[in-house]
Amino acid sequence: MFPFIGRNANKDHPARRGPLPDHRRLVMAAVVVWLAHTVHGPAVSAEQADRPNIVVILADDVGIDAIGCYGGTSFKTPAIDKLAQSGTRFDHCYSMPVCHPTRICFLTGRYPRKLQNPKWGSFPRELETQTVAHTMQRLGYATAVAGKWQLSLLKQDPQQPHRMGFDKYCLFGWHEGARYHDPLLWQNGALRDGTAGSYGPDLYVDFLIDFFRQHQDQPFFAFYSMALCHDVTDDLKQPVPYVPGKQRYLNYGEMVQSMDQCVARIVDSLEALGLRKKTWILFTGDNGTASRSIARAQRDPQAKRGWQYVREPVYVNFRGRRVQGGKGRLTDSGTHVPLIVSRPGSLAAGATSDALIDFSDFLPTFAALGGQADLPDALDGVSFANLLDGATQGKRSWAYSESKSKKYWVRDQRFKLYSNGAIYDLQTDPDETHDLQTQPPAAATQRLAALRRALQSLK
Ligand SMILES: [Ca+2]
Repeated sequence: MFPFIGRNANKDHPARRGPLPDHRRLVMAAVVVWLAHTVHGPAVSAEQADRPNIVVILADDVGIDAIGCYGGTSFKTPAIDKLAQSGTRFDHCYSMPVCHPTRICFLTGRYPRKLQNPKWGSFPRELETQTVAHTMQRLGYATAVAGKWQLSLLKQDPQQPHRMGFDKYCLFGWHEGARYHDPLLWQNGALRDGTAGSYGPDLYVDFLIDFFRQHQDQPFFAFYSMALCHDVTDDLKQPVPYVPGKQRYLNYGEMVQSMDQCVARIVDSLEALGLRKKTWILFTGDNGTASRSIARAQRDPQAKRGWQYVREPVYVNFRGRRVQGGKGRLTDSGTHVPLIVSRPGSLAAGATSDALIDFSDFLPTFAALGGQADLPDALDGVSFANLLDGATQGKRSWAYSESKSKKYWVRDQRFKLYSNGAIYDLQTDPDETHDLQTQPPAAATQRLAALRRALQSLK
């Protein structure tokens, strides 16, 4: 295992030359412990070592309409489609309509409204030890996060990801610098050197592959919080660098292609390490597809900084319709996100599921996969681990989402009931143009009664 130490031990065995002085023994012991921890992580029991790894890939600003296997035809997503063919495509996973509340919900298993809607770019200090990462740490998992952080300015609080349960991290903070070309990254508590000339998504994936390699003999939980396919930061003193050799940023389609290539690298690396059958891979999105994306910065003497950003609309062809990305809206185009789960040998290949899932469900699901049965009552999430273990019926009868304006909804697979009383039939009216509250369909009476009870329980 440690050839250098092994060779020396044979040649210069203590039994042949007498006991080592105390200080040398202490140094040797420290080196062995350090190497064991560095190469293989902290010691784990045999039971813990058998637990599955979890790699969750959270794309930024990617709704179902951008993904081939969900019926999007504007972009090619071969790696993501292949992942779906190797596992289950969930057809009813719902996020919040924007980044920050989705991440609060994902990390805590609770609805942001119940947490008094934490401010953008922050995370409640009192919940830092109650995150999904802490949950997995307590279960003996090595934990890591790479890519987008969103929860603080890391230059002001570089220890926050560690406090929140991540052993290792490689992240860009919140509106601090570039995330793509020449990225400004923080890694394990310090500013990372040597990123000039690099493309951020390559570095996030490299970091995670190193993490997988270092923890092959210990269960791990990796949160790949993708930069892609969100456009560049727009509120820095100077515009971030363009694509090398071009006078513009990546467009949305190019970012989707890059995202798919990152997913391929993650899957291929787990395959190469022989960990694919021991690893649950999940791919999802934090909100619907962006409605516009920054194309370039343009000189404008009238503008405050002497230049302004030019944004281009994002349209996608989806199930026979041409639709604009709906990020920020509570409609399907803002909240209906992909969820693909794959673990060959443990989950049927090429299946689909109609089970309802929302973003509070990931924490209890991962805890269950890691062997924890009991969870705090305060959680809003419902584990869907049963669906990964052969069950066909989900435990949820409704899913939830909310907007910054404090409006929220509950829904089942077909009908949606808003906090203001509005009712929509998503099957016939996906863009929510016709409110049915004054004449709800008679056939839906039972389902709407259940949704009203759910809404009441959230007040
Ligand atoms: Ca987002």
